[in-house]
Amino acid sequence: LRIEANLYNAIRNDNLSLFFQPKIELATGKMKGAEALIRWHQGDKVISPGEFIPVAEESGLIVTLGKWVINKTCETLRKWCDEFNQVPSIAINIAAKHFIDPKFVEQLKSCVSSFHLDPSLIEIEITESSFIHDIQLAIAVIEQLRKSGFKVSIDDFGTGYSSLSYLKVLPINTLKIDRAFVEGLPENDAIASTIVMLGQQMDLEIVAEGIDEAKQLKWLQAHGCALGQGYLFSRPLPQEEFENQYLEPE
Ligand code: G
Ligand code: G
Ligand code: MN
Ligand code: NA
Repeated sequence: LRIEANLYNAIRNDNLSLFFQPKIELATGKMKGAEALIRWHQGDKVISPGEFIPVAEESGLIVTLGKWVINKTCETLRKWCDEFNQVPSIAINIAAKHFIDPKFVEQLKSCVSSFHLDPSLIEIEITESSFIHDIQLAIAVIEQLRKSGFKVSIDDFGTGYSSLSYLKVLPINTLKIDRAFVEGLPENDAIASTIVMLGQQMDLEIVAEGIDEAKQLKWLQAHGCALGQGYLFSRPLPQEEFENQYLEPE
């Protein structure tokens, strides 16, 4: 309850920020997008979402937090479009409870249009937990998002409720290989190679998460995984550092 009340105040007082981790084209090393990851600032301390997202998910606060993330992302993209060339898309993490909220898609669309943005600049990351309760509803939400021009990816793929049976009916763009399956490369490659092959056969973009060693990168390049994120390339960076390192002023 204490964390909840404090988090509520943090949202009101804007003591939150988005960090950005580049998504890298593995063949060239070029930045092809960014994932927005929330941080909570308490004085000099920065608190990781691992500590407060689960609390927010149990209360309704995750929806309020998600709306903050959407608004901040749109504000950031507006700034980038005004100041930089070749603006990358931003992937945002949306919790299951927010994803199936009846107002989610309309709120997202209205935010994007109020900032005069192209919806294809936003990618919605959901986890398999979004499918557990009502798969038909989840499919309908994904269809609405795609029809409106947004991209959709499944995050932490392979760790959740097994989705192989309905993967072919989900109109998604991307699967993100959970970092648990990247960690063991090249020795333990059974899951990673299955997901890469799945991606090729279903024509889905595959993004490997948590690449932090050269030998993992080498395996992924050799097996046709096109994109990745991880400490080997960059940690999640504060907005200004991301802009300095990865964006080119107009
Ligand atoms: O950035 P970090 O590795 O500490 O993130 C930890 C977890 O928190 C990850 O699973 C990530 O998906 C999640 N997370 C980060 N930012 C957000 C956010 O803005 N919203 C939601 N729902 N989850 C987030
Ligand atoms: O669940 P999600 O994919 O959104 O989580 C992303 C989280 O993973 C972020 O909090 C980020 O800080 C963390 N992360 C990103 N790259 C690496 C990495 O190379 N190694 C490890 N251990 N964590 C990473
Ligand atoms: Mn993610
Ligand atoms: Na993940």
